[in-house]
Amino acid sequence: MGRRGSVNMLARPKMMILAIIVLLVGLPQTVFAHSHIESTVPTDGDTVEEVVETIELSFDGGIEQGATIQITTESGEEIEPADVQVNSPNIEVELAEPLASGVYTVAYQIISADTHPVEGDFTFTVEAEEVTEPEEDVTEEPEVVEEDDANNDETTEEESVGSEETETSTSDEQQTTEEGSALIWIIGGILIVVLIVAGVVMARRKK
Ligand SMILES: [Cu+2]
Repeated sequence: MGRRGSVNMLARPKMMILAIIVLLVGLPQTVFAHSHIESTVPTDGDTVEEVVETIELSFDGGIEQGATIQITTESGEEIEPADVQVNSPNIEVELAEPLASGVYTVAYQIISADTHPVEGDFTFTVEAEEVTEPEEDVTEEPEVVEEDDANNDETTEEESVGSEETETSTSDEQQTTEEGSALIWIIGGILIVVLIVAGVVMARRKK
């Protein structure tokens, strides 16, 4: 009778193995999945005629707080966002002022909810309607002529300092692809182990 008991116990592992297989098939899509960019405003490749004061990024999965957003013009000039709000799975980038006409590239680096870094970029064109009618009276910038004041010497000297700021951002390593293949091996390995265990259990039950 002792043997009988142990055979009954083996009926349960079969159910457990089924559950494990179901879990393993389901896990990669839930826990391990990177959050990818789903949509942006403006859209990648779009030409926008409206005023662009905010840029929105939507991801297909959860993202962590702390995103890096880099907006650069065609000439490589960087536009510092006024504010970057991460409301998972969306990011709203606020600009200090509407974008002038030109081509802009938005590069993003986010942390996917599965803790993996995800990065990418998109580009759009702004064709702002510049309602600049040729004005007759050319308003020249008021030249600051301060001859009499001896106190102003200090302020005029610091004019041409730090006009150019070149930031070279070395993009992150290509972790993503390596992780992907490693994950396949891990899942594959687990699946093989599970199948072997399942086979052993089945064989034992048939005795
Ligand atoms: Cu991931």
